[in-house]
Amino acid sequence: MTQQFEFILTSREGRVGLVQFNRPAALNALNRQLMAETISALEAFDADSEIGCMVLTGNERAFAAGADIKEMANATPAAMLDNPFIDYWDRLRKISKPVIAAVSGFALGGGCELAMACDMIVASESARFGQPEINLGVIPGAGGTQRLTLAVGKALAMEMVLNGRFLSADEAYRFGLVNRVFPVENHLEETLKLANEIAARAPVALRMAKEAVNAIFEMPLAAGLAHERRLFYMLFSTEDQKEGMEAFINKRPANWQGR
Ligand code: DAK
Repeated sequence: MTQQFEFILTSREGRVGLVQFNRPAALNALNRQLMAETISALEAFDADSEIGCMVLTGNERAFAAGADIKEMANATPAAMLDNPFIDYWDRLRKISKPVIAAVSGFALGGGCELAMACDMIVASESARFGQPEINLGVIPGAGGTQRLTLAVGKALAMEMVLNGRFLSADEAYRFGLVNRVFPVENHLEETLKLANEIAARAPVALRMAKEAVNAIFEMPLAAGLAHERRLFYMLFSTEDQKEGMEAFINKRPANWQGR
């Protein structure tokens, strides 16, 4: 990737594309440019056959403390409608390879919503999740009321959205919001290890697997089941399905081709 960015850093760690927010003085507040850069970096990794999985992270103090309050403080409804900000979330939903949020420190408002829009969340022990928009006289607007409720249930989601309650990493783990919790020191390393394990799997099946799980959030159960079945049948047209099953039968590791 040759693109130069102002508010993010990108790198490759094996088959994993790493995108790191780099606006530490503002606790990685998500301004328009940071969001545009993030999505364009993720889209570039998504299109890169050498990359199988992506990790989105911040720094030890903050994943992201929300949308940039200073940028939107004087907005009108019409200006918000014209603002491409929310389009970035829609583009994130279209990323076909798995994206893992590696969250240390604050993941608040849009930061929490961004982590929840990823496929998995790996937290460090310092992670704090919250939807404190109520303190600003607004509500979550990038999926927080929906994804948080699906993840942790109505009781806790209401408390977080109505009263600004934060969740610690341990609570987030217990309530099913995050996959794993690691000490701050090795949090990113462990997340990259997990991401590389995922990235080593059969590439086409990986994308279909993500699409199938996400179907539960997009459609009624009957449609989701039918969608899953079509994706399952479709995978029998790939060389990797033949290779995977033959490798199992011959007791050898599979050699995935991504086709
Ligand atoms: N925006 C802008 N700057 C921020 C910020 C934010 N969200 N969060 C922190 N900062 C800045 C602070 O202003 C401060 O800058 P300076 O004063 O040094 O210039 C610097 O980061 C350090 O922050 P603090 O001095 O406040 O640090 P503390 O450790 O004392 O406090 C904190 C940390 C995270 C508790 C605190 O900074 C805080 O409460 N931050 C705001 C958290 C928040 O309310 N987040 C939700 C924002 S609203 C949309 C959909 C969704 C959204 C928007 C649009 N559409 C449909 C279009 C999302 C909205 C939101 O996320």
